[in-house]
Amino acid sequence: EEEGYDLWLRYRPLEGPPREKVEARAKAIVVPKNPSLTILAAVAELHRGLSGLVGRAPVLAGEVEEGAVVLATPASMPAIKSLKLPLAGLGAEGYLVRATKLDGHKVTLIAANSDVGLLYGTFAWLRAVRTGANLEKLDEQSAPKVHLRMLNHWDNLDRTVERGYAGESIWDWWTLPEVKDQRYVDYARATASLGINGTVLNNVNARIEIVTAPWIAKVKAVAEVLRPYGIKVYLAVRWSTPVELGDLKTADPLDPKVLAWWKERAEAIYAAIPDFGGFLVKANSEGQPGPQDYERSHADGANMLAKALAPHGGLVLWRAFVYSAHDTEDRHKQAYTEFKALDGKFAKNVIVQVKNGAIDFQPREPFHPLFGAVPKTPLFMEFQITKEYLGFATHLAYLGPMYEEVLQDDTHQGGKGTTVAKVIDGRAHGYKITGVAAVANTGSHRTWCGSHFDQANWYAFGRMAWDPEASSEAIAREWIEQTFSTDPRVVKAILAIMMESREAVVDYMTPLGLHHVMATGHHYGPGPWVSNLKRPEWNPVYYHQADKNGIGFDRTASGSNAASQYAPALAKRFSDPKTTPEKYLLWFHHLPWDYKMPSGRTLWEELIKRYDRGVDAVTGFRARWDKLKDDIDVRRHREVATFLAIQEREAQWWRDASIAYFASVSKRPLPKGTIPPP
Ligand code: GCW
Repeated sequence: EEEGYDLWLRYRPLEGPPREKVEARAKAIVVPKNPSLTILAAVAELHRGLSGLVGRAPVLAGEVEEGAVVLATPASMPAIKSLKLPLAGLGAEGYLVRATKLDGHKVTLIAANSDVGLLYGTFAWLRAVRTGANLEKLDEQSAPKVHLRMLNHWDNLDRTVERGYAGESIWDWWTLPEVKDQRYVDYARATASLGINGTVLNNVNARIEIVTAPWIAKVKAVAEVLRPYGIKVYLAVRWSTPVELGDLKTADPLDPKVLAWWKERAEAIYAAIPDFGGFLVKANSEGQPGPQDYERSHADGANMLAKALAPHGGLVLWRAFVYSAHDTEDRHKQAYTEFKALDGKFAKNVIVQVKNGAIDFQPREPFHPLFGAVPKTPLFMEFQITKEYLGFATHLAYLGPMYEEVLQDDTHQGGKGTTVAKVIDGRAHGYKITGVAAVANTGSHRTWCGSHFDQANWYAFGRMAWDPEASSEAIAREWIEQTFSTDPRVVKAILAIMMESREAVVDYMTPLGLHHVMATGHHYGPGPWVSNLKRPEWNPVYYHQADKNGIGFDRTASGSNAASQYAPALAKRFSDPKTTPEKYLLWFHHLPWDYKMPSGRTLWEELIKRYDRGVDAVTGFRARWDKLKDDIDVRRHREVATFLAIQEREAQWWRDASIAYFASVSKRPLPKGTIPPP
């Protein structure tokens, strides 16, 4: 076995009573007559899973029988109506899994209103089996709280992946459309097992070819593999495509020729892929072309594409990640300024996709001030699963707590309790379309994600997209049980490491609200000293503002006043260092090095304390992981251990380089004993 390839869908043999219990519950499979490809995918997964778990694939039975797993919709098996199942509340994608009796037989019933609901229910049952649920008492129902749960691949057409740390893109464009690699099927299985139902195949820094006929044929082939798994395909498009392909002289969104051109493209795409999802657009951001090149607004641009897609039911996902080379306004403020003014101006099938954090996917950022501030504009959250700023695939950082922290943050818009999760799932403003997206971390590496633990981040994202109020700890637990072990001692040990890991990274990279202090370009390793990049807002010194007097970015009224973009209650809280949560202190304030922290230490001392704490945490992870040597297969144990050794060394590098640099600016002495001699 190539340990790692199976992700969380490992179906290793069960033994003893657990095995007998599963066997008794998986004697046969009953599915709707004339099964769809989606039902066949569910059957294939049950076969694969049970062959692995109990060594025997159950037969397909024509009738309900004792010990069967029964997949049924009210349409396929009207008899289930008499069970009075709460199916109405489950919508088009929800499912119910229940140990019950049908025709006098003990069965496991997986019920839903649609075939994709049955597929999700099948994955849920297999998850229950592997996490040690009581199969005799099983009664689980679940429905997604948001409509669109999407992966965004930053995969280039030459198979490089922007910010990808897991090898080449999984999409082998060269051999498509003929070769439909098994990896696409396995990707679909993993993705569907989490309930993810959309994927953008290519990088937001998009190329023009993607909408031409040869590429549409390739995309169609991928879409055909993903479709049975309930996953719709979307594409990122480049604003200037009609001009760069040589078809038009302009890409002005108000020029009818431009609309006509995109309409024609949309028709070609939908002819090949009838359920195509739509376009994702990065416009007028980091050098990408966009409607502003023609003095038109983001709304003008998005609405033009929306018009081209509307007849086919397609969506435009317009990114709010914009900051301009000509704007001297604090980068934190620019997206809000731009999009707040456009609230209510977007067409019905436009969604604005907002990054996690007003700056850029940092190890910690306060939530983006647009959440809660634009009630007439449906917003999607864009998380980053790939760890561009958190040590790539080598550093262990479980991102579940980061997603949870942001989703649970209270925007205070329209009163207390309006969390980001409530904005996203539509409860706050009644958004008609809701969704969560994330930049994927997948590639051709054996582990898919570049490391064993980064699989947990893909997993956590998917589970939290399904339920933005889910607990990241509960998710980590079920991931460990499926991926490593169900032994409570092992689960506890791994869980503790995971739950502490992101905070450790924050401590050794960006403590107390520091941000964007990474090395230039690749963003791996420290670079707080960098000050010579051509755009000021790319320089770390712009973000930490350290000098001999103090450190931090003043975002209060005496500075950029970005704090004022939050609801009044929060703006007030963020405007005073005494009421600002410590984790955001230097995000919002420029403070003297001798500023007294609640701990009694000076700011300078506290900073050093945090860096040390981060390093110590990683040292602890190593020691704790080593103790699990006999509990985990040799290969995975060794691979994780090797990465932890790298992480420990690099945490020290981060700390030492950062402290040395800040000491040179602050002229403060290095506290005795904090940095061991080399
Ligand atoms: O985080 C930054 C990355 C870029 C990325 C950009 C974006 C795709 O450094 O690599 O480009 O954000 O999100 O558009």
